[in-house]
Amino acid sequence: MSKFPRRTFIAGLSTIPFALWFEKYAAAQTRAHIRYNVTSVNGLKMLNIYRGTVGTMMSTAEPSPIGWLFQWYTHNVRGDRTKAAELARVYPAPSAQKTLATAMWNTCQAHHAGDVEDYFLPWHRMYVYFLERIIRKVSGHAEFTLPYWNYSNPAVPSGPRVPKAFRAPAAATNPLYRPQRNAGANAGSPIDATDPGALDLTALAECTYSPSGVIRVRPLRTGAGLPRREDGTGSGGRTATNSGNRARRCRRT
Ligand SMILES: [Cu+2]
Repeated sequence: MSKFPRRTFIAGLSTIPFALWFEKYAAAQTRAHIRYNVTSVNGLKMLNIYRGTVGTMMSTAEPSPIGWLFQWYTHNVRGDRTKAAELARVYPAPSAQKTLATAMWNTCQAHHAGDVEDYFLPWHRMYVYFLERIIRKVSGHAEFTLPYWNYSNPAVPSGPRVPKAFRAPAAATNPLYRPQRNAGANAGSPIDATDPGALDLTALAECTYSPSGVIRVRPLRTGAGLPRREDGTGSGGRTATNSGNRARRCRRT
């Protein structure tokens, strides 16, 4: 993976009022936490907390910064609507929350045209880190940690499949189920079924990225010295392609 100037990333952070927002809305970080495999006893406990809290957040009023819509839109406003239109719809009158949403929404530093792909992992790690803290606060479970899932190992049952709690029951009563998700993934098929091995961790060595899903992975450096982690505590989620419409050259600094 390419390196990027740390100073540049920090400068980017300063444009996002995360500190203001999270210190107000997220639980304080006052203890050490352990993240658990979603298939373990502790991981399942965490998943239950997560499921319940997602349900709570989804039923929270849309203007609330600890509601699901605000969390979702912090990354990216839904594709068939514009940020301006959604701000006008959710916040018809000026308010502190509208000001916050105006500053927060659509601020992923890697996912928009013209953004910097090098920020993919750090931005999303930050996003998930604070989501975890918000879930602690909303749920009242100070011990909560997001369970992880090793999507990269096809040899284990949890392998490249969406964990069952996100697929079943396939009903609106399940806060973790989304009918819009890829049908194969929702059926429990490997999410790299059309390209086995595409989720191999060598994808983390890629320097180009496409938001449109896995197309084909072409590691730039075979065996790129990525750490091997038995427990799959990778950052998760990055899929690299060599044919995405936003694919760009690595910048090596
Ligand atoms: Cu993003």
